[in-house]
Amino acid sequence: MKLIIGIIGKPSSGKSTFLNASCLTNAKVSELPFTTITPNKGIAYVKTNCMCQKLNLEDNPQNSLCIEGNRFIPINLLDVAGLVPDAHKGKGLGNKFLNDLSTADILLHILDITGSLDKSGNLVMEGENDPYEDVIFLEEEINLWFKEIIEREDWNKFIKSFSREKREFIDELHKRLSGIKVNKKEILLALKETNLEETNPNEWNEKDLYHFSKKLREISKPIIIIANKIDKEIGRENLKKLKEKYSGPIIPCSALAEYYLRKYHEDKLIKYLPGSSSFEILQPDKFSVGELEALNNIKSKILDRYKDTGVQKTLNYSIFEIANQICVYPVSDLNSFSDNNGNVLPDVMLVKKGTLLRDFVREKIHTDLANHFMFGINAITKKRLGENYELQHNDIIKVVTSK
Ligand SMILES: Nc1nc2c(ncn2[C@@H]2O[C@H](COP(=O)(O)OP(=O)(O)OP(=O)(O)O)[C@@H](O)[C@H]2O)c(=O)[nH]1
Ligand SMILES: [Mg+2]
Repeated sequence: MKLIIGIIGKPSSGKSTFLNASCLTNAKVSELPFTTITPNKGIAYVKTNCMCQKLNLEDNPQNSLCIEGNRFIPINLLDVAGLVPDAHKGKGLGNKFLNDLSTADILLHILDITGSLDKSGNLVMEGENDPYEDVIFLEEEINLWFKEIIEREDWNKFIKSFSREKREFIDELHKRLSGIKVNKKEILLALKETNLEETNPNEWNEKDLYHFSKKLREISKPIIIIANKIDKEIGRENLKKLKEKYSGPIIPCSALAEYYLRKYHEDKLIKYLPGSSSFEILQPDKFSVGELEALNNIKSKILDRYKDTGVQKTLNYSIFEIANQICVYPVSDLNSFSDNNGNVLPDVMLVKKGTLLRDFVREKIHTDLANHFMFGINAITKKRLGENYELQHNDIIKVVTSK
């Protein structure tokens, strides 16, 4: 199952621009709030050092791309409509829009760091809106969405008749929450971390239910704060202020700058590798004076200051730090590191840290093969690996089956 990253934020914060910059899609973008109504989807790529470099091999990637020794691995992005305060009560079609996020594993909160949009995405004076308030209100909306889903369908009646059988309680919670991709493990962890594990839900008050919903949301759909529109000078000041109030990680970003860099690269006007801190202008005569100045600003005001536009950094941070994924390369031939067709290092799979070889075979390769699994072999060390081997980042593995 590929991971899905949902893009959230109030109207006009730059969600569709972030999607387009990440995926080179053509989702409609405009200054007007609620430009997006039905979700836009795209394929983006996380970037990692390819093992072809280390092994000095020429590879033939099949499920991913390799550019100058960087492996780009596909992930799914989902850009939804803007959310406004009280969305969980249905405001601004909030419930429908929230439900569009059901399949997301991680949420990127695209924040308008210029503070020039009110909570509904209408233009106000620069700096008039406090981005910190947006951080708070949006998180609250998502937490309350979880709470509503739990409370739906006679919650009070259910807990009143509750027979203290813990499994039954977990099953019921899971039934209510499976539609938004919450599993039992996450439910158990949330109960534990809120110290509600040993309590009788019969005795839960509103606060308990809220804390549980919030914790479960944090575990099952973590939110990452992206300070977008950092290309504007006021954005820099606001970012500083936001950091004083909010201690979690914030990634400075200019989705618009990234979009232009990728587009120009695609048109062969510049050379730019996503996530890098520089670009090279290949055809200066194809740009107007204004465009050259804009490119210069991207360099001096974004890349030189923040090291990149923030888009690739966000994707990598989401997958490798928040979703705790590592890279594993399955191969068939131990000497050439290739598949049955001679493709060298053909595929890279993203798997969760801690995954055991047997689960990897079942989930990522083939259920059928899993039934005939014998052992694995580390292609570099040629060491045999049992089914309980815990996969490590950048493992190159051959799976041996009896079939
Ligand atoms: N300066 C600047 N403007 C941006 C950036 N990203 C987006 N914008 C502008 O912000 C406006 C809104 O962008 P959209 O991508 O349509 O925003 P959205 O969040 O998808 O909006 P809705 O679909 O209406 O919720 C457009 O005018 C974009 O050009 C950025 O990084 N810098
Ligand atoms: Mg949009």
